[in-house]
Amino acid sequence: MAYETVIVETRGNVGLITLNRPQALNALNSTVLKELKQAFADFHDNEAIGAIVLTGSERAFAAGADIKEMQPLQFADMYKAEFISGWDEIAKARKPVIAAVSGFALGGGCELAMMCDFIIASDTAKFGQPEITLGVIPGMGGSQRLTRMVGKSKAMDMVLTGRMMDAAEAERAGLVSRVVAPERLLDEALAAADKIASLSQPSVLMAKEAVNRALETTLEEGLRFERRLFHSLFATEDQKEGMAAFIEKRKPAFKHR
Ligand code: CO8
Repeated sequence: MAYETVIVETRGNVGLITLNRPQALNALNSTVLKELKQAFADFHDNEAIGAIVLTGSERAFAAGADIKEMQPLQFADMYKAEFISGWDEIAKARKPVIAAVSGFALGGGCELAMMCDFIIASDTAKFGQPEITLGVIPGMGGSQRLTRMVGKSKAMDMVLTGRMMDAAEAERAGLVSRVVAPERLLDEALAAADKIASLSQPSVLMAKEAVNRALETTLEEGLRFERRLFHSLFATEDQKEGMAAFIEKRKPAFKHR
C-alpha cells in the first residue's frame, strides 16, 4: 500500500512507523488512522517482525487529533461513526510497540504514545492533554491511561489545566521509561525493539499480555494468570533452549523468533 501520512520501513526484525504530516505537526486525522491500522496489520502478519517502533519528527510525535477535521463534526456524526474507536486496534497490537517521542505529544498524540507498550522520550519531549482548552476532554484514553500511569493527582492536573509536562517530569512520573538526547532517540528505541525481536516470541507475547492484565484485574487473578502463562511456556522448545543455553554458557538459538 502507498502511504500518504506515515513512512513504513523495516530495520532487520523491527517494524518502524514514522508519522509524517509535518505541515500539521503530525496531527492525527482519519487517513493517519487508516494507514496506521494497515501498517500495524502488515507487521502483525509478517512473521519476521518481532517488535514495532512508532515515532514522529524531532519537532512533534503528534500534536493531537486533527482539530481542523473535528471542528465541524456534530454529535450524531461522532456517535454514528463511533468516532475514535478504531484507535483501540492499535492499543490491542499483540507484538510489542515502543513509542519514540520527541517534541510535542499532545492530546491524541499523548494518548497514542500511551497505547504503546512503553515510551522512550528525547529530552525535548512535551506531553499534555490540552483538550480542555478546546472545550472537550481526552477521547482516546487520556483520562484512563494517564491516570493509571501517573496517578490521580498528576492526571487531574494535566487533564484539568491542559498544561504540558516535560521529559524529566514525565520520567519522574513514570509516563516514560527512559529519556535520551534527541539524536540518540531512534537508535535507543530501535536497539530496544531489536533486543525484544531477538527473544522467543511466545514468551514476549505472553509477557506483554501478563503486564497488561495487571491493569485490568485484581492482584489475585493477575497472579493466577501470570502463573498459568509461566507454566505453559514449559511446553515450548524455546524454554528448553533458553535454559540449556544459560547452563552451557552460550547464546540461545530460539526457534520461535
Ligand atoms: N490539529 C490540526 N492542526 C494542527 C494541530 C492539530 N492538533 N496541531 C498543530 N496543527 C497545525 C497548526 O494549525 C499549524 O498549521 P498552519 O501552519 O496551517 O497554521 C501547524 O500545525 C503548526 O502549528 P503551530 O503554528 O501552532 O506551531 P507552534 O509551534 O506555534 O505550536 C503547538 C505548537 C503548541 C503544538 C500548537 O500547534 C498546538 O497547541 N496544537 C494543538 C494541540 C492540541 O490542542 N491538541 C489536542 C487536540 S484534541 C485531541 O487530540 C482529542 C483526542 C481525541 C480524539 C481522537 C480522534 C482521532
